Amino acid sequence: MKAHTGFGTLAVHAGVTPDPATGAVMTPIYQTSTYAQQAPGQHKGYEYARTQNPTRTALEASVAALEQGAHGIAFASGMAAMDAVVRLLRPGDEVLAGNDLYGGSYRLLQRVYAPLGIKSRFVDLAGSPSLEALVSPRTKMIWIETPTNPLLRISDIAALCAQARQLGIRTVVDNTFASPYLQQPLELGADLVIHSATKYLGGHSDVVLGVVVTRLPEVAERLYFLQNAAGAVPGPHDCFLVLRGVKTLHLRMERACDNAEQIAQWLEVHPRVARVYYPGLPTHPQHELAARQMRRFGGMLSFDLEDASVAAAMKVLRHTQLFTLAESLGGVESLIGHPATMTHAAIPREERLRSGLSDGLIRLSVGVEDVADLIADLEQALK
Ligand code: P1T
Repeated sequence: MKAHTGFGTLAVHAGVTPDPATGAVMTPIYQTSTYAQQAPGQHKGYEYARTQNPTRTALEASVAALEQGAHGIAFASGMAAMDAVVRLLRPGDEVLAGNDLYGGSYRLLQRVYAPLGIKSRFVDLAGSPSLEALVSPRTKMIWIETPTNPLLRISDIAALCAQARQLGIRTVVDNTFASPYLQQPLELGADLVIHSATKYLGGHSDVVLGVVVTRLPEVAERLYFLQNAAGAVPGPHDCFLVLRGVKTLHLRMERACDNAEQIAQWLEVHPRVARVYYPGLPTHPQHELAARQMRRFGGMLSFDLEDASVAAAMKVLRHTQLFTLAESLGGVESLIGHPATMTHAAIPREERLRSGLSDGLIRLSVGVEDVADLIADLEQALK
């Protein structure tokens, strides 16, 4: 497809062509573990389904195109994708990561890789901090989540990646919250992008999957090796579901952004709300940066109540009817969550508080319902 092809066209068409055998418009679910060979080693590019699967190949090509990358490598979950990326390092290497990130990402770095000799330092990467004072000679990877989960802080991807390049350090951007529709980190200088495709790419809360995208052939080769050697691959049905979800990413994202913008403005002036975290609000500390770096501001937002107690938050969480109390995000239906006891419980409390994540913080994943209904639901739950 031409380099200037629009996002919506790529979302519908990239990576997929009608099935050559039957003309099926949608990529078939190749539910097979192995492929017939004409003679030993003589085959059609597919030998064994851990190594290659056509449904997976289509998904990998689709997400790579959406991220303006050259190579997509799919995994069984977002965490499996992150695990493969951290395995690019060796014992003694260090990761510099943001101090506000998904609790599972923190857990993988601290509880799985630190004991194996790959240590991480967690610092505030909001805005465009100078990296020189934050890195050590051992730092080999910078892990950037932007917008962050759950405080919606924004890192200046271009500024951080330019500095990291000067220092000879690889950059990884977890683009799960924004999706490639809102932001394309490789275009801004990142070396790798990772997605929990479980979220906006899948878009319907019916699948768990992860994808890594890069332009670097040597990195892609190692990741394909790890995908096959360690074997955390997604099944073909899951690849199909994400492939289907991707086709409406731009439409869902526009509606989620419309709804989240209105809900953020409504919450900001609500008497029971102390603070709203949403990059689309002019009061957000990195609002200008977000406006420069992102197409729109996304469907995720968090807020603190005036009554900062956990009990007050719990009352709201128990009383929404449209917003379902659940982990995860990025689906068509709106969800409400309590990071301190749910998605970020793996982070010790002192560390959570140090990074600004309060015990009472409430997180919303705003879906594509009618915004008046969503606001009415929040209104009655806040009463
Ligand atoms: O759940 P999984 O597909 O393995 O992806 C992990 C992951 C990675 N990166 C970010 C930014 C994420 O938010 C997640 C998963 N997050 C949730 C389940 C959540 O509710 O925040």
